[in-house]
Amino acid sequence: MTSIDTSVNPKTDALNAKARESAATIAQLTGIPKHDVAVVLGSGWVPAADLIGTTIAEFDSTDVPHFSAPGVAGHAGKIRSVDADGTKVLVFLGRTHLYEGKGIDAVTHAVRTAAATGCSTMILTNGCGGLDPAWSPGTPVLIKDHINFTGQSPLHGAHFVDLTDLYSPTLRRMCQEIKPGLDQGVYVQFQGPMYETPAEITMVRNMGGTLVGMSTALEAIVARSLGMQILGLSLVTNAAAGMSGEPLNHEEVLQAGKDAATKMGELLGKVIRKI
Ligand code: 8IG
Repeated sequence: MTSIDTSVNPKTDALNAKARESAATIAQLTGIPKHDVAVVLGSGWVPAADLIGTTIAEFDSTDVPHFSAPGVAGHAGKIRSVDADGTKVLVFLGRTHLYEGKGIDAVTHAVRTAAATGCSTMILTNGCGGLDPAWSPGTPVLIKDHINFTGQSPLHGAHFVDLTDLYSPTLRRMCQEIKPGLDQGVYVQFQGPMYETPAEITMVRNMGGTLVGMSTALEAIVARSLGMQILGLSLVTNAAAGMSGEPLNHEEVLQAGKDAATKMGELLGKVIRKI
């Protein structure tokens, strides 16, 4: 199916060794030797965490070696182990973004750690801007593909990874069975932290993008390189720049997330139980 990142490069080996150290601490702190599904909750998704299942353990991500402190309001920086009817779910409440300047390996460490804890499924969520006027703030959209517009690669060395069907068609279908009419989009990752200009949004539209954000694509690439199946879920929290006639602001983004939390949590809980 796909080229799997086992031992390709000393740098990659070192990153995966650190991830195994993180995973060992997580196993200790949770008492769960192996997790099944990992979830990263992005902007707007953190309030949905409680609806995934029963919390077994929760701790600060900084209690785990190699995790850095969170830098953004609305990104809690916690790790939680959740039981969803027997499925062991490792939930990251918050993530490291490229714009924090901690380097690209810090951005993907949670994904490498998730793989090291045994997770074979990676669910990546985010809050983002939407280019389709039908997506009002609070609309969830499946990621069907991405454009990595960061100019950076999260892989090291001559490591050729196939990205066809990166976002699992099977998992997308599952979500659409749970929530008929759930739309799909092409996610374009920018480095940020500034939002786009209206001209950049015109460019995104012309190159086939329909969602804009500052995460997910780099993480999905690493998840694929480690052989995981990937589900990408965006919550459109604002119309992309220049579309609404209003400036963008971070508080609005957080509020749209809070308002949509119950809906999002139910969708996550249901799809995890189906995996
Ligand atoms: I929430 O409009 C959120 N994150 N790049 N553009 C980009 N990131 C975002 C946006 C947006 N909204």
